[in-house]
Amino acid sequence: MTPIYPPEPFRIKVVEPIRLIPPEERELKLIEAGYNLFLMKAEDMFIDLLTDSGTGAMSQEQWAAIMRGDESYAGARSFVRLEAAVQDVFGFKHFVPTHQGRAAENILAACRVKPGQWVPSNMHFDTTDANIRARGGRPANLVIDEAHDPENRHPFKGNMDLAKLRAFIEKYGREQIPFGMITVTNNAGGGQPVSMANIKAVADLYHEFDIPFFIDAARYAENCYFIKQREPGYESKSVKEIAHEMFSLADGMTMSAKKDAIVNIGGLLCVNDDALFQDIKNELILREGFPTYGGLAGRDLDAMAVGLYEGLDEAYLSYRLGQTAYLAARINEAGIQTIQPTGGHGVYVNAGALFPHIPNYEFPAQALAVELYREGAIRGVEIGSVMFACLDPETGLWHYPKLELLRLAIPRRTYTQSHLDYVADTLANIKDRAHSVSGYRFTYAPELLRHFTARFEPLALEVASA
Ligand code: P70
Repeated sequence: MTPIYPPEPFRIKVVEPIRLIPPEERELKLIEAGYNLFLMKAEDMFIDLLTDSGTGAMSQEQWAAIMRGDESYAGARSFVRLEAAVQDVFGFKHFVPTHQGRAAENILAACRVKPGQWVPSNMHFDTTDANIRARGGRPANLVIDEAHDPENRHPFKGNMDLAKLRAFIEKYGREQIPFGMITVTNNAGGGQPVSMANIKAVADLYHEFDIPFFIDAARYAENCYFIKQREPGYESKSVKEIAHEMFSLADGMTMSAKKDAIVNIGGLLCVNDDALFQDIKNELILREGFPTYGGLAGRDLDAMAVGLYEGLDEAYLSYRLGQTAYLAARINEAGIQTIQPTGGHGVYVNAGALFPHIPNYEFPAQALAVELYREGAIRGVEIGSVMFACLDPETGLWHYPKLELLRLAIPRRTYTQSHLDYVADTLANIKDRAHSVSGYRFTYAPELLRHFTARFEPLALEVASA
């Protein structure tokens, strides 16, 4: 039976109109954009599930805080308010604001990663991966094997494989590992949480070898709520207490505040180490701005200070995770597979299973992304071979990811149950004609991060199924 999600713990005071353009117009827009949804206009979307990053709705308290923004260059009141919130929620000794998550990652990598060094994690998100590589470093993903099986219902599928991590550290040694990480929740693996027991064991392992431990905290509040729901011993702790315990295990964190701090722009970099903090401030001044604003306006800092608390609110978190579970259940009822169990911020549809007649090199998840727009003017994001297939320079062979997924990320406090019903019904209509959907081929593809700018054309169905 479909779970009923808790009613929205807010009512709507400001509305942003959305418009469903007719099917013939959608067809033209697809052709103009070369069938790449990144190249399409937001005004042509009815429901936009491209990302949950910076796309949520701010509260009346956040908009009020924006009016109190202090735009002083140094030591602004806004900074002082954010500092108090960051200290209260995360408890690290030092912090700087950054313009978004990848800026925090860039500064940390610039300060600590040297060419040839390794940075292990459960799974790095792609900007973290790229920022480590940009400094000549090598990211390593050591998540448990269960993460790669879409049917496996492990409650903490974001966990690090501790045996793999120990073997990895023993192989490369402390000198080759400037710091270690873990991403909560694991976005690249389906928004799956990491258990407190696993975070503790990871922290102990890094510290046994004297390796500093950083948390990618983009969706930490959702992770903490999963711990409260699923991990014995945490049922009666508050999400804030769980967060305190989690961050007390780490030496620092990077965060895209566009997720669980419910702001449209912003990020954080926190550390305990005094010498590292000095390096961070110098790098920040060079690239982002003075340490009391970090590339943001004062009003952005105030919105973040308020959003940090709203992201921890348990009525909100129960509604939020209930909403994701509801959408997944409605999609599953239509006989369409999604990654199980459902993660925090989105539903990951198994496009490979929906279109078994489209081989991975003809991009089944891209085909589903196009079809979802064609059928209902809904935008998701392909997480499959368009994004991740890569050419092995040594063998000259293409490596394809294990799964062809379409992610439907749910912006925070933005869409209602009937919007989600519309998404599930649209997918069900596509399933009814799944056999008639064809694959795609590139007409243009850059070498790196090709999903953002590639262009495609549909293949004739006879070719696709030949
Ligand atoms: C997303 C966005 C960003 C992100 C993240 C984690 C775990 C760091 C960052 C970087 C990015 C995205 C993907 C597809 C379409 C649009 C946007 N994730 N760590 O949606 O943070 O973006 O602030 O620099 O998930 O998952 P930032």
